[in-house]
Amino acid sequence: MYNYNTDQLQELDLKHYLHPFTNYKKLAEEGSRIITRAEGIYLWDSDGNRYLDAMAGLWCVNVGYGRPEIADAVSEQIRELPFYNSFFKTANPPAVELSRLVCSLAPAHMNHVFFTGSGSEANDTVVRMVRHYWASEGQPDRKVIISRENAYHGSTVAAASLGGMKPMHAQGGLPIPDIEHIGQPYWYQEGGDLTPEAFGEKIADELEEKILALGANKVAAFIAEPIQGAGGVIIPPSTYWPRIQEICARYDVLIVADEVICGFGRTGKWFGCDYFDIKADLMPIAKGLSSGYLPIGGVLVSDRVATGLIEKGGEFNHGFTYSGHPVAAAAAIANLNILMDEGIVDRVDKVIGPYTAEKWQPLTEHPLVGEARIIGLIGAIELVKDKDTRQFFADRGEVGTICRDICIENGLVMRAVEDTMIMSPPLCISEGEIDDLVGLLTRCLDLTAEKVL
Ligand code: PXG
Repeated sequence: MYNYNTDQLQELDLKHYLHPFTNYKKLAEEGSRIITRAEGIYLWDSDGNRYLDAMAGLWCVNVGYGRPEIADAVSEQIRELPFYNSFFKTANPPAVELSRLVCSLAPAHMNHVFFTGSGSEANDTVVRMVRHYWASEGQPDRKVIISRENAYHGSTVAAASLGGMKPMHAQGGLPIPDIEHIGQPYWYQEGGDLTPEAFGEKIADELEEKILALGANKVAAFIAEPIQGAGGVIIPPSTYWPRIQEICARYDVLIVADEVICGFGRTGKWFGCDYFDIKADLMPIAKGLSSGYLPIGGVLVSDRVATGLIEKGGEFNHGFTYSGHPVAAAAAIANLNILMDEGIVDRVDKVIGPYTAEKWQPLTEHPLVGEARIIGLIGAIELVKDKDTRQFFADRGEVGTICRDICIENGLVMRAVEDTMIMSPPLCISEGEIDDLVGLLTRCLDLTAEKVL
């Protein structure tokens, strides 16, 4: 469509395009990969190389690439009504229908949704909404939101503040006031001699300690991803979420479950909250809501919070031009219809998730792999120096980067978070494609081991 060859695209890219989360000097040395098309679970670059996309874009293309139903819905809507806002007492049919549909899939006590353009905006909305909620309830001092180290909640000022990524805080003077962080339930790295179950309780108890140190009447909410995604697919021990919920209930602290990655089938349930039996007050959503075909996010709101906002909140002075964008909403509706009509979420739970787990677990037999963990279609392997002692390589991140680069050279897109290799493929992936993914990964692990062991 655009009449450039790869060299020209790379040259123009370097000249004008500042990429997200990128070291610009390094990019200038190495040049960018230009992705030109995609189908199913595969991507092609501008030189015609094919890649198996084991990251579903960026944890989002749940229904896979190239779905004509979404293209048709978008095309129809863009001709009918390409844009209108939802301010000033207006709405549009796709936004209304999407609100109905998404609430019908959400846990029974969640019947309202606030739309945004992204997951970051959803989490900005969370900060403003929970503080406004408590102020409306006559408790304006409940402002503090407790989050976790190594959490990822997005890249805007408030979302990055909620996140627990130190390199992000270091740029731009973050976090904003009244955001606190506790430890993460990362047993493999931090559990020491404790069993996963004992460690899960110990880390959850940090929440109670923090609430007591701050004073419960100052704490508005606790926010966490059911499974930490960008932090390295950190699956909490079974004891963690029950203990967190007990603590939040004891001090009347709202639970915000960030479903941006876990939502829409990733765990084999519609939401991570369904998988872990979490009763959340707010659920930020994005990514799988539209399978990334168009940008859209939102916050699902419980009856408790919605009733407070509606009855006592007055005007909520918050919103985005693209809140409830009709075309993005039409894409999301078409996407959710595919997930429902093809029974994709149930298939992750009962068929392809268990099939993948069967292939995933034996990766621990590889000399580099200390742990293989997976739920539904979100998984990770830990690359370590010594499996028995769970000891990582001294130069943390080096082996992961080597492995990631080898994967890409061999046509497999995976993410490395330090030395944790993670995958989150499209949910429509077939058994044969899982075999290809695991086969390719095994070959890449062998090539990595040749270099580093
Ligand atoms: N919450 C969670 C749990 C996320 O994973 C966001 C919020 C922010 O969403 P937006 O749409 O504003 O990007 C995310 C996004 C990575 C990576 O490298 C992960 C995300 C974004 C960019 C990179 O794994 N997750």
